[in-house]
Amino acid sequence: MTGPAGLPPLLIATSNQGKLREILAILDGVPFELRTLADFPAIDAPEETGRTFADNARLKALYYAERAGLPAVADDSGIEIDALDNAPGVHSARWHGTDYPTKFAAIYRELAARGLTTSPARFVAHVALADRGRIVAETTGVIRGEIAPQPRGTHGFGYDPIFYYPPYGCTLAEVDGARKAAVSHRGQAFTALRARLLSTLGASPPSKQA
Ligand code: ITT
Repeated sequence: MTGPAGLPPLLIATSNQGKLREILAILDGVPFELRTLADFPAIDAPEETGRTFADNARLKALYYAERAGLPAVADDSGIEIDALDNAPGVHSARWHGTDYPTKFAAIYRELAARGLTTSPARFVAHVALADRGRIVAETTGVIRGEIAPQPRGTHGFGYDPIFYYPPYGCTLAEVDGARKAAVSHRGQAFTALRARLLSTLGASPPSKQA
């Protein structure tokens, strides 16, 4: 199967517009016709029942590849805060709701309950590519930082305003997309996937589905 440009299709299977922006920038120029879930409005999001980022990335990639009939790549990611026993982790998207100021307030409250104002933390991303019922590639990335004393910055999305990255001396919401991608969990995972797409997977495209 090839797309309009004669390239094999690849579905970027995320409903998160912040993730999508970052992924499309990193995969720019790969020899695939990149599709998004906007092309498949009838496909509902699956329930993310996995206990790990890897479980959920595989579950989402297999689910979307099957429903769309195309190779699909999924990202499962989140923030793990040391002092909160690695919460919110795989529950990052819906932990204390979906409003980020409310989520940030919950983090500061839970830190304060432990007599803390900050904690080491990390973002983790696990990326899985599924094709015809199989996982054909997986990559991961981790970035270590700490919880900022208060939210700062307007770039990025999600927890970026409270993720202070010491080598930059600011939060990830205070840098542009390229500087974030150069060091981020998603930047690492999708840069590795990009290399796979350009070498083995690109040379022998994974799509031949009916
Ligand atoms: P999809 O499953 O459709 O991809 P989602 O947002 O539900 O979208 P996840 O289940 O993987 O995806 O949850 C990831 C959450 O982790 C995300 O919604 C943010 O709250 C947080 N997160 C992940 N990467 C982040 C980043 O780079 N910056 C800030 N927050 C991030």
